[in-house]
Amino acid sequence: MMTKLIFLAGFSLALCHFGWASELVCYFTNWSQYRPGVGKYMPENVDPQLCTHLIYAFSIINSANELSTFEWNDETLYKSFNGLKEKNPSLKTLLAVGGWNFGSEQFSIMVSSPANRTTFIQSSITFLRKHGFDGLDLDWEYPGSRGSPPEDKQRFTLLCKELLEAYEAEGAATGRPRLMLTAAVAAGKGTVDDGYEIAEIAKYLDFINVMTYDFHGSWENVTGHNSPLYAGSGYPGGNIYYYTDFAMRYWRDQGAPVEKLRMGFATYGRTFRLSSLSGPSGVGASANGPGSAGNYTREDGFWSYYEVCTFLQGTSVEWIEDQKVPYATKGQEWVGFDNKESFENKVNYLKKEKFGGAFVWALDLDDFKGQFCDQGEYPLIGHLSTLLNRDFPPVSPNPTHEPGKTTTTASSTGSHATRPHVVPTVPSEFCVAKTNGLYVNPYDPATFIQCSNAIPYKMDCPHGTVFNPDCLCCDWPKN
Ligand SMILES: *[C@@H]1O[C@H](CO)[C@@H](O)[C@H](O)[C@H]1NC(C)=O
Ligand SMILES: *[C@@H]1O[C@H](CO)[C@@H](O)[C@H](O)[C@H]1NC(C)=O
Ligand SMILES: *[C@@H]1O[C@H](CO)[C@@H](O)[C@H](O)[C@H]1NC(C)=O
Ligand SMILES: CC(=O)N[C@H]1CO[C@H](CO)[C@@H](O)[C@@H]1O
Repeated sequence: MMTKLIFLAGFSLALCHFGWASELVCYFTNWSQYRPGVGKYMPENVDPQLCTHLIYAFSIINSANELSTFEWNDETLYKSFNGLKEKNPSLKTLLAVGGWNFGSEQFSIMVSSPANRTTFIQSSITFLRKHGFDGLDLDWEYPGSRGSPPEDKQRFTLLCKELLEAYEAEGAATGRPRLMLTAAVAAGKGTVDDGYEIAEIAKYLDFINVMTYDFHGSWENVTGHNSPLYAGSGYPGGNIYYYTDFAMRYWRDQGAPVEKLRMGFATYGRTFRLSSLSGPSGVGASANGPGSAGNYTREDGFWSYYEVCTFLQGTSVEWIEDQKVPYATKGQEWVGFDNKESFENKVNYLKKEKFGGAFVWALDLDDFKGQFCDQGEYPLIGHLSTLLNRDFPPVSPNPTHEPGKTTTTASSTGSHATRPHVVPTVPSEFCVAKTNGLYVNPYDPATFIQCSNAIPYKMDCPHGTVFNPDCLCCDWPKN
């Protein structure tokens, strides 16, 4: 008995130091279906094993304040999208509402009165359940800016609170797993300050996707990277807070728990047209507009990763040392993008800071069929998934004690049993409606799950042992 107590004490202590669960959340976009030729992307193109969560972007709020489809064929796409769960039962799907083009106006109207919020909230339950989604992702860009009045900052908090309360009530009443509630949020300091009561909304959201990209683009008059990890020099007039590390720390330091924060990864680049062929061509070089539209994404100033791969033929990849991201230039065109190397730097950062996971914008912008980059299918997202799930380094020796007396090996010295381990197969809502404590992992008896404030942490038992629910400890299988 004594040994078991030592084990649990050591375990709780270690949890504070190592406790994080990694997830990979991937966005699907309703407009990638319209791309020409091999750029066309449908739910059938999604690899159901690649991500732990998929988010369908976007649905809208209609003039009656109800959650609603946007595309003529959304309902058909929802069906194939949610059908992916038959191939991966631990996969979760969410529906995003809003987006950049949708803007703020209808959100502002919807949050403006308790009755309008209730209409939206109740319609969202009906809609999500009808189509088989596991939750809602709020993509209001942004409360308190882009035409949204200052009071929307508090009203957004109210919306999150009331949504969660309604989802909890519905879950309890129907006995179904509660609908998840998440949000995609701004990364730029000014927009964050105007839009979010961070510590408050973090209480109601299951996770928060910090959109750590679109920091720089052809709307500026000097070149800058779409999604730098760190601060750089060479941004005359640029915003000094526009980089990933700042945004993630800012959300954390204002009270969002690290395990709820998801760091954004972009599978696209942003382009510029250099002002002169012979002038400077690094970061901060004078620019006067976007590069040409890609043949598939057909948007000025924006290239998918697979379009970047085509551009890279006949030029070389340059590395922005202080920001840990690449760019390339050819003729007068300049692109700042992400590749495997920058993803690796970013995942190392994410793990070091113990953020709970990553999200990627978007599935359809990676070289999903492996036809352009010569790096196989989904080179970036596949690499990201591998990096996130790469195990903690090998640890302590096998239990040295006799069978039945094993648990002392899991001491507070950081043996294997005390190390949480990155596992996509434990659903993130495993701990919803469970009290804090230890639970059998139904997916793997050689591990167990610690629920701490509704967040699951998967832990390994020492080699050769399994979790025994009678003693809530790791034990030899024959006991
Ligand atoms: C509520 O929604 C209705 C319908 O969209 C809208 O006309 C009204 O202005 C909204 N706000 C309030 C406070 O009723
Ligand atoms: C770029 O724009 C900033 C303001 O946004 C301005 O101060 C600066 O002079 C401009 N630089 C060039 C090269 O046009
Ligand atoms: C885009 O299409 C045009 C016309 O088909 C072709 O000439 C050009 O090389 C293509 N560009 C890229 C980057 O593939
Ligand atoms: C192609 C297209 O029109 N896609 C739409 C997907 O949904 C959003 C809703 O935010 C629309 O704004 C897009 O235009």
